[in-house]
Amino acid sequence: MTHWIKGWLAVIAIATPVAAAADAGPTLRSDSTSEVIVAAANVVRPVLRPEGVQRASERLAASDAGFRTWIAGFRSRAIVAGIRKPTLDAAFAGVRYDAGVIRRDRNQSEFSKQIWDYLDTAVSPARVANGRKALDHNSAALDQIEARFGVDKEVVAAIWGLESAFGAVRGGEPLIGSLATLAYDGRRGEFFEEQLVAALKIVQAGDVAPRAMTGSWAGAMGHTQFMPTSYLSHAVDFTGDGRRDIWSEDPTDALASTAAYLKHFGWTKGQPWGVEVRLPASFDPSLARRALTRNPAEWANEGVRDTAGRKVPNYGRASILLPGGSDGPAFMIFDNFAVIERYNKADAYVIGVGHLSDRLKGGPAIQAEWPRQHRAISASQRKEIQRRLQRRGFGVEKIDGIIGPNTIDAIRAFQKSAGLGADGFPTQDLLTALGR
Ligand SMILES: [Ca+2]
Repeated sequence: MTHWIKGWLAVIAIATPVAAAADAGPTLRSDSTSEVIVAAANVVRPVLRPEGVQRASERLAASDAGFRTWIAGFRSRAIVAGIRKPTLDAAFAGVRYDAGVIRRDRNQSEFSKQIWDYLDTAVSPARVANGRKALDHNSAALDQIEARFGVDKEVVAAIWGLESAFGAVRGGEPLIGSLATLAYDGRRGEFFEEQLVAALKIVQAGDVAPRAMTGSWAGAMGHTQFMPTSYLSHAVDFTGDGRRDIWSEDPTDALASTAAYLKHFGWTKGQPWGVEVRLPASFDPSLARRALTRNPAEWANEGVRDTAGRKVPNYGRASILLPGGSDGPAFMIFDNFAVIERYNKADAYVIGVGHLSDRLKGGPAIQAEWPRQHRAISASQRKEIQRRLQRRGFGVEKIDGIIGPNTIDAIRAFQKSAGLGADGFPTQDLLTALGR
């Protein structure tokens, strides 16, 4: 689970911190919305750059001293939050500052991955095949989970596939040390301190021993990568042994917890996340925005059809989404799309989960071609687009390189004024069209 601001190129969560903050939704990289997502499917953790051993060890020593002092202060705050001293003693035994965690936290890519590149990995033929095997091997548990929570088992399995490659890559970092390091580091200190306190509550409740409590470097735990606060709010003991065990080889509790999480946020059984559609040539791309919802019948009146040319059944109100701009596939998306967003806000992630689940149900690949000719644009190019929009009087609030709703609206306004299709999609061509 990760939190990304909605944006076109939101793609890459190398080391996606699944952070579903209790009720606020998954919030991991909450303030780092410029990061791209790409839960590079099999890459839960990025590879570290090699670095001089000497330098690293010097820095580690300096940081470790500060870290010790920080822990002493943190212990008082944790006790106020209800953590008992023996829990703290056990949890912090042998915990050290972890410079590798901070390196990973700082390791941001300048380039966003395009959604099609992300999906090539996220829903690769191997991923689909492994998913079918995983569904097969866990069919009894998944059927019971579906019956209990009313969440399609293929959707639960798809999240499992994207978060940990069906349990193969769950993250082996000792959680208390990673979270304490990130909380001490302070870039998102408040968020990680909250996660650390939640992790200690989990240990205190006896669900897992401190040493066995492992996760990604950024605190996402188990088969479906729950952040500690999400775990406290949503994890369930489905096996009935009294422990909510999302760390063990047996994925049952983790999968049930994911279903419980989606149910909590309003999953509608039987409703698709989205349906690939064909738009008529006359379709105005400015209608493709989340805020504009219509019934499928109303969309049908606009000429919107599924890929077989049929009207889309009435699953509820829907928006049209053009995740690769006007030149790429179009989807009619329903409320369940927003439920999957509770795991990770990026369109690429949600479509990855949704499409993988469709494939696990036996559905076809996405039919329309992606506009693969569009090269990824860098963070500095995204800022340059914002600067040029601003200069031309198309209100961009902040030059931050984040293509969020505000920037997308400004792009659409510019496109309209220039007689271009207003799809709001940032490309190299757009940058050129904006002039200097
Ligand atoms: Ca259990």
